[in-house]
Amino acid sequence: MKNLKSERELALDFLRVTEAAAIESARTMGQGDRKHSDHVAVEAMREVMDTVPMRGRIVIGEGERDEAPMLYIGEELGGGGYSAEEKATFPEIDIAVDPLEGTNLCALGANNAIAVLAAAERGGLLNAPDIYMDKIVVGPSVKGAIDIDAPVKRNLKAIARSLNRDIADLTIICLDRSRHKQLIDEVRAAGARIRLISDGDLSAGISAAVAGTNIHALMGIGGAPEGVLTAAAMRCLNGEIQAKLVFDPERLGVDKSKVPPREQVMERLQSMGIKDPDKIYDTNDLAPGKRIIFAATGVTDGALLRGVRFFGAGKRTHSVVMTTDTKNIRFVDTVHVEGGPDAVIRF
Ligand code: VTB
Repeated sequence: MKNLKSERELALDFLRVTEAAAIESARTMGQGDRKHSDHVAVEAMREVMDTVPMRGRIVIGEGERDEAPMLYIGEELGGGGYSAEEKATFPEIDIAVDPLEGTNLCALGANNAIAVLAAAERGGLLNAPDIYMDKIVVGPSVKGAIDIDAPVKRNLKAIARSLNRDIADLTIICLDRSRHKQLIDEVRAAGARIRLISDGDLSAGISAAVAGTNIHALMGIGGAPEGVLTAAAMRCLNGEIQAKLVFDPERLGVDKSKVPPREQVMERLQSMGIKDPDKIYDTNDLAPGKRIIFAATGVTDGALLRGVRFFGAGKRTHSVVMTTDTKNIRFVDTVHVEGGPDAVIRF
């Protein structure tokens, strides 16, 4: 991103991208077909993203080139409709996408499905493998007080102290998975409250960094790509994520046959430039970019964002767009008017 002006304009371009993905997937809400919901989000995101004036490259996407037809890792896009001379002047940008975070949530019409992307200058987002990641995510007041390697109770104490409240007044959000049995037991034993969610630890992590959501931390194992997107959001919200890759079947509570053999994972990590598989990643390791843009649009209703609403004269979307540089957190309520000259716009 060459200058501030282009970054500001790009943020609004990216808003159009997540809005489009959210609208298309929201149309499929409750149809019980998560693959279809994801597919339409990917198509819409790809189409609009290609019109953005940038030389974009997907670093976190739908998968490897041979397994994903669109938004695959390494795909170059952007600048559609511009001449080669114009394109050459566009900024080089790395992009991480999750066109539909919470495919199950959308397919069931459950809360907190979102369409998401993060962007940065080249090299500004970690090229994370699509494996599991242990995470702890907190907001600005707790920054610097947590340690992913510390016992759960010690982290809860630190969070409570930083927020000037008792452990009993904390709510920890965590994916409802059998791999979290010990974590959940320890949080309960320490006396904090828990919100167990079926899916979507990215929107959950964002909630933990925004005061007033009554979520004070996200803990537990989810996807590594979601971890990078969470880190990009933390850079804009002044929150913190600490994370570690997880590939040990025992920690994941799955049979050995369900995960690739360790040697294979190590090889893959090496090829992605990850030398130490046990490294503790912090916010800046996951999203080191100098200039980061993060955009998310609600698909179904959620803690921070309302879902897409459809009505006779169009549809309405609710998004958040933020950048590290301008320190603006914009909540954007967009009415996409489709009706003719008599279309009625409601407040
Ligand atoms: C994780 C989490 C995501 O899916 O990837 C999860 O990070 C998949 O976990 O937010 P399981 O393999 O245990 O189902 C989400 O919850 C939604 O994409």
